[in-house]
Amino acid sequence: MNTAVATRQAPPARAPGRQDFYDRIKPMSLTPLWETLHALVPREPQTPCVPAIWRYDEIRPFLMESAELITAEEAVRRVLVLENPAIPGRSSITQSLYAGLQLIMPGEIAPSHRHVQSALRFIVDGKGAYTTVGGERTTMYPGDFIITPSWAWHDHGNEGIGGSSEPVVWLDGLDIPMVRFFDAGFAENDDAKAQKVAVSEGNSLARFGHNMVPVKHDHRSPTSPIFNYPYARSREALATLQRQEAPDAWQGHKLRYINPLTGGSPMPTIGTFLQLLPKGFAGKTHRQTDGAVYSVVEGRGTAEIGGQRFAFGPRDTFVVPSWAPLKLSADDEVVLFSFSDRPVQQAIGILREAFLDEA
Ligand code: 1HN
Repeated sequence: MNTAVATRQAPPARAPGRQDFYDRIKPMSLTPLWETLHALVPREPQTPCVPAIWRYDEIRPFLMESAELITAEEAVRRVLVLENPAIPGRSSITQSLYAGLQLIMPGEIAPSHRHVQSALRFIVDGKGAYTTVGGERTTMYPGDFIITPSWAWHDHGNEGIGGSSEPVVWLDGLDIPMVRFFDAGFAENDDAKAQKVAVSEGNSLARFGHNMVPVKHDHRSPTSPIFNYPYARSREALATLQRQEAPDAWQGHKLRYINPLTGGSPMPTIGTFLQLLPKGFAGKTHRQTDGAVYSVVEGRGTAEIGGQRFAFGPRDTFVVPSWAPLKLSADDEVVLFSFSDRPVQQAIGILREAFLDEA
């Protein structure tokens, strides 16, 4: 480390007279920058967030117990929030992102509302629930990545498939801390409990999800016109890559989801990814300034995050804080979904990542 810089980074010594000065300017809401400069502008990210894992087998009984305490309708959204253990009380899994596990039981309705915050749903357990977004309904299957754009009406229900229905659990990811940071949040409830379905199921995917788009369309939102990216199709892409080429030494076969109209992120505030680690994969260490939330879809493996080892299995959720070194390994063939604030960091030109060379 450059010692001159390190010295400059340390706060100045407490010289006599200075504290008295600080005390006298405090009533005028003034503070000396030279006491905090080093912390305001750190040499590298100093996140308060810590790595953590939520093991589904441990959490599922509590989710089911919550269904005996409150209905989805009374709760509005029956969710157990995944809070970063180092910043409790803020409903944040990283400084910029919210995550939670939402449960909807057969026959329940989570009533229609809308808010400025954008949401993603990643289906973790069960099938046959639906969400209606802006009048279009989509049925949920495990591994589907579903979007609720900013200010879009949305309600959820669980009517099952083919006469049978089961509890459905998904991982919610929202940009709540970002919107709170900007103090730009609005929300309202719908008059109706559930929206009228105005568009046939699969319409958005047919129009925008096959490497073609309608010659005439008026989609001007910054959010993708596709709102369900089905797992079956994303999984097939990874299976083909796995058969045809060697994995990246750091990330395996990793693809990012796109807005087909722009090639950019499907959501303006949240980037989403799906990656396959071949059986026996032992990844190299990498780090990135976008802290990320991972949901394990398939397989068992280990995430070494900032030197801590976390064994993971299907349906577990773990968080990798900003700039924490990450090393992924796979006992079986592993598939991981993840999301982060990457598109925001890219938009303002501050994203950094490092792929370290050691084994
Ligand atoms: C919300 O609207 C949903 O629509 C989920 O499913 C989680 C967390 C905070 C605020 C609104 C949903 C939420 C939320």
